[in-house]
This record gives sequence, structure tokens and C-alpha cells, in this order.
Amino acid sequence: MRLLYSALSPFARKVRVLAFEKALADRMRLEPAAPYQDEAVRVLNPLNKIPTLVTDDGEAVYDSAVICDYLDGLAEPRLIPQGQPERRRALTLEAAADGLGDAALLVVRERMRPEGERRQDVFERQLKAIAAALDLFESVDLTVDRFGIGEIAVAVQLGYLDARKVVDWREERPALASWFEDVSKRPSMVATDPSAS
Ligand SMILES: N[C@@H](CCC(=O)N[C@@H](CS)C(=O)NCC(=O)O)C(=O)O
Repeated sequence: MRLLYSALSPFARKVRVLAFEKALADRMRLEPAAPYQDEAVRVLNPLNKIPTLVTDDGEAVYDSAVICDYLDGLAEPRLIPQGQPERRRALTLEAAADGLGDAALLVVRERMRPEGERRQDVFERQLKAIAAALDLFESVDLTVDRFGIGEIAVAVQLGYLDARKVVDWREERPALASWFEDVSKRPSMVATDPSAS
């Protein structure tokens, strides 16, 4: 398998952490891609986004949630619950984390615009989504005993908020901060830490 990725992409990191946790990382060749700079990924993915996975049969798979679902079926332990309501809850937590990531990316891209051209309404709308998602993560009692798809999705997005200095989120969310400190020590998180690459 080949994974088109960048070290800073939180969505690609979600795939890499899940692959690591399932001992599949060695079967996945990492190929750097720069979707904001060129069009190389578009032949595989019409959206020209990373992560994009190419299976051993040459099939292109995207987006990150679909790649994680594919990888989860390849080996134990299952990190996406099979039965309801656990499956629905885990995937909803993943969706909230991915949505926070989409909002954080928009904030980062908006900050790259010349100062006079930055749109205040974009910041307000996206920062509101980020704050509400963080409040949700603080309230859901994340536990270090479980590191499934939902927890992985949350952890990589918190890492992105820190790496890109999007918001200071720890002070009002002590449970989330303490959980993140603990899970950041997992080998899968250390191996994919964007600040280490
Ligand atoms: N929903 C997608 C989001 C992926 C995404 O937004 N990737 C960014 C990099 S972190 C990207 O490739 N952006 C290129 C673009 O928007 O043109 C997923 O989960 O894979």
C-alpha cells in the first residue's frame, strides 16, 4: 500500500496512527504530497486531497475515514466498533474531530492571507465550531483505556491545534488536557508527531 500524505496533515496522521496501532504501518509506504502546491494527487483523487491511499491492487481510497475503515478490516484489533450503539458513537466522535480539523485548516489558511484581506466572519464561524467541539471532547469522559477511531481522531486534531498554534485550549478543559498528555506518549503518537519530523 502507498499513502500520499504530509507530516503536518492531521487527517493523514489519523490514518498513520491507526495503522501503527494495528501493526500495519510497515505495509504502508509513505509518499509525501503537497496538495496546496501542485496537482499530483488529482489523478488518484479528484479532490486533490491527502490522505489518499493506494491499495496493493492499485485502487485509490479516500477520505481519511474511508481509509481507516479499509485498514481496520485488514487486521486485528478492530479499532472501529462493529456493533451499535458503540459504532455510531465512535464514528460521531470521529466526525466531530474531523470537523474541528476542517475548521482549524480554514483558520490557518485564512491567517495566511494578507492582513487587510482576512475575513473576520470566517474566523468567528470556524473558531466557534472549534471551541464547541473542544467543549464536547472535554465532556465525554475520554479514557486512556480505549484508543479507538474516535479517540485517535480527537488526539491528532489536538496535535494539529498545537502544531499550528490555532487556539489555546487547555486552560478551560483540564480533563481533555490531561487525557491528551497521556495519549501523546503512545508509540503511535510519538512516531507520527509532526514536530519530530
Ligand atoms: N475530509 C478529508 C479532509 C482532508 C484534507 O482536508 N486534507 C488537506 C490537507 S490536511 C488537503 O489535502 N487539502 C488540499 C485542498 O483542500 O486543496 C479527510 O478526512 O481525508
